[in-house]
Amino acid sequence: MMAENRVLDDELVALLRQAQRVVALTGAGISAESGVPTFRDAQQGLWAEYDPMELATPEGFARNPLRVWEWYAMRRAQVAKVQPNAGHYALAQWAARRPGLTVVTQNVDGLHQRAGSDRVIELHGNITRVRCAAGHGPVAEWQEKAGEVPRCCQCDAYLRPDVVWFGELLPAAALASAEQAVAAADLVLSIGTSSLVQPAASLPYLALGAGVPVVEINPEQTPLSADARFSLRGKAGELLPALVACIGD
Ligand code: BV8
Repeated sequence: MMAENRVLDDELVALLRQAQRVVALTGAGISAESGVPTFRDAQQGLWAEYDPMELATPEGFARNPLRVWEWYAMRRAQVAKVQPNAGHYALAQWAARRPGLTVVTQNVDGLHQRAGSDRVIELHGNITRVRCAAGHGPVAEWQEKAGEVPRCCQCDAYLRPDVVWFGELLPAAALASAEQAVAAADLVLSIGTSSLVQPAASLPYLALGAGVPVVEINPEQTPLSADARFSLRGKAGELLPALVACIGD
């Protein structure tokens, strides 16, 4: 059913209207309608035989740096070709009406920023940034050569995408900022995430533990659904505009 004719529960509308310090935790699902495949989508084409959970690891990179580098180069090109969707824009509009709104994203595609959101915490980094695998900071430009992984000009180590792989710690500052935002929130939205990847999946429970309501948006049920105050079955690009429409100015 299209969200615009969805009758939103009176309690939900009241909750949304009175919330001043909102945290929107987003996952791959909010970018799905922009054409960015989620981790759970089957990999397409020549990548079909590879498991993202295997490629997005330090072990996968150590085992075959070129394969991992090319997977990210393909995804970087993919992200450059897509646009933010109505879900991203709705969160930017919500923040214009409630300046306290903070986006905490697991996504690495930068689409929230491109939609105009200015308070964005990237828990898992950003695929458009590249850094030296031996610890030198992000590099602004690098030479792409077919069949080769670019190397750091300071130490000759491989360059790698500036993202957090499975088995790697999240950037401490980003995680601390996300936890602080949730601790100060009076409403947490969990949007387009399977609620399986830790420690991001624990953030809504920080809110629930403090009695702060959580509203989930996902076409499917997740481990969070039963604990959320409202679990709305639907697409972010359809539901978020409907929610923003009811909060007023
Ligand atoms: C850490 C960057 C300490 C890279 C990502 C066992 C061994 C080793 C580790 C672990 C273990 N058990 C637990 C762990 C910890 C592990 C983890 O959580 N594993 C899970 C899978 C069990 N976590 C980590 O390793 C983290 N680090 O914990 O460090 C440590 C160290 C060593 C050992 C233990 C602990 C690091 C996690 C970060 C990984 N990097 N991204 C890259 O992108 O290439 S996470 C990656 O997965 C993406 O960022 C993506 O966001 C995420 C997948 O989660 P979702 O975003 O939820 O996306 P998903 O595809 O799953 O779901 C999409 C959802 O959208 C679905 O529910 C779908 O229904 C919905 N949807 C679809 N369409 C729409 C929609 N919703 C709304 N609208 C729509 N239109």
